[in-house]
Amino acid sequence: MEYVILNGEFIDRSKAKVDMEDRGYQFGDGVYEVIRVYNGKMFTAEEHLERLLESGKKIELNISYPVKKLKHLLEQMIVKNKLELGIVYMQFTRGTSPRNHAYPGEDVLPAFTAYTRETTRPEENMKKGVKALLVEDIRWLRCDIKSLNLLGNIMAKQKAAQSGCFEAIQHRGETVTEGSSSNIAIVRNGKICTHPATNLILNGITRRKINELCQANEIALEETAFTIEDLKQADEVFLSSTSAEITPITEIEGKPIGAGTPGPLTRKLQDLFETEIERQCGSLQV
Ligand code: PSZ
Repeated sequence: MEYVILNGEFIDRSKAKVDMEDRGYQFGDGVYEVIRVYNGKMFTAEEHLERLLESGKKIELNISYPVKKLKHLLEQMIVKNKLELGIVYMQFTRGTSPRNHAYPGEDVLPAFTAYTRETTRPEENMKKGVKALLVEDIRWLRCDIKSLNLLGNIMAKQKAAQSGCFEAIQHRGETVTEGSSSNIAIVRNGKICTHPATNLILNGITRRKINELCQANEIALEETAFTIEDLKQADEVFLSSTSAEITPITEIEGKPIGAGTPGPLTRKLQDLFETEIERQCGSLQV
């Protein structure tokens, strides 16, 4: 049996039902998180859960569970489902009430759902790099909220998929913001550059971990916006996300980045990142 969480209770996935008028379903009115699981242990769980509560606050959705309680519930689900390598997905919506754009009253409780999924690490992509294309960032101006509304992101990803690319790199005018489901960084003259954590991007947990690792290892990193031209002329480009970890981007719009192979600084960061995973979750060797 596969267990899921529905409003704080563990139930059989096939018995879990949500209402037609759940506001997540009708309006995308909710927030979510994805946490990586290695060796049955969550990686950077606190960071993800704190961001979940912050996303909730930003849309006035009150998540009454403290981080500790959420973490414990997710840990229990991982054990019940015997998950070793994969992800945990969770979301809170503003609950079920008769369709009305304005928020329902305090009596309507948020709906909390979560499930686990087995997934391997994207070894081949991480090793060889991936292709990307450019798309105009047509999303709203609160990309810092990890909202269920993902139309702009999924339309961008679909364009990439149709062209045989792994990711769509979004830009507002000449400024590169982020990928459809990842943060983007470039390397030039030995220095990493990534968009600052403003309202225009999601401040990725992987991105934050990379920043920490750079600080601790005296690798130069600056959080400043860069242009499409900077991107195309970069020595190295990589993307970061919970599931893709650190993945080199070796080709953009059909043209190679640098030598067209993963660069030395990207590989160095991948090593440091793996060491951090192993520190938190144990050995990744099979
Ligand atoms: O399973 C997947 O494909 C996942 S799991 C997380 C993501 C993709 N992406 C998160 C994300 C995002 O959606 C946007 C728009 N920007 C940046 C990121 C990276 O955030 P972290 O590092 O927290 O996953």
